Amino acid sequence: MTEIDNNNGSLYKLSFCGDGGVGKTSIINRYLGQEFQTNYKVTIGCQIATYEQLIDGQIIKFQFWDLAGQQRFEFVRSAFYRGSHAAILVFDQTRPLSLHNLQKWETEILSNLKYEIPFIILGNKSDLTGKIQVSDQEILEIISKLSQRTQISKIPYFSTSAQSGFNLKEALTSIGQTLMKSSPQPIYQTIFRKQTVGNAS
Ligand SMILES: Nc1nc2c(ncn2[C@@H]2O[C@H](COP(=O)(O)OP(=O)(O)O)[C@@H](O)[C@H]2O)c(=O)[nH]1
Ligand SMILES: [Mg+2]
Repeated sequence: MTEIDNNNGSLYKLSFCGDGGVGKTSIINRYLGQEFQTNYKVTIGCQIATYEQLIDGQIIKFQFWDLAGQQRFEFVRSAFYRGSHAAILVFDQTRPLSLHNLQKWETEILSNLKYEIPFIILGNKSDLTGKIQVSDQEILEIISKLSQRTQISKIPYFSTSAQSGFNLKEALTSIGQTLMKSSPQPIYQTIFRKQTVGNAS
């Protein structure tokens, strides 16, 4: 842990989307430094957590919104997209359908928000090397389709593992840099001093 001054205090809301079981809750838990859980628990409704990362010399504060992937929680989801600064689209590299369903997730986000937000795509469970069922070609095709519907030329993609922590820090750095560049109105701006910064990996 490092002690650093934070002169900014920007807080960005990140909405995690993707089919049930792709690893959204596990990724968030990994960021928060909690132990990886192998027993599967369905996320009920919505969970919110804050996390800080040092990006290009600045502490960036994120608010993670973990939305339930299950269809029956749809009414909760629409309410919780409101105010999002970015969307993290997660699929499971061992389940091709979860990759194809990202198009449905993108549609849902775009129809719930009246403004453009940056997206990032995480292909999770990269550690399950023998069980990967999606080719790089397939991933590129879907990313290209998803990118056409946003104002961003190409949505960044990261192969990740909530189990090992692979690429999680890099993914958050990428989204943080995009947000810092586009400088949308954060949730609040205030002065924080002596924050502690966590490390995802
Ligand atoms: N091997 C492996 N398993 C994972 C990974 N991420 C999640 N899981 C497992 O996949 C299951 C579903 O994860 P969870 O985070 O609950 O998915 P969610 O429904 O998207 O929130 C759990 O059994 C996790 O242990 C990963 O990166 N690697
Ligand atoms: Mg969950």
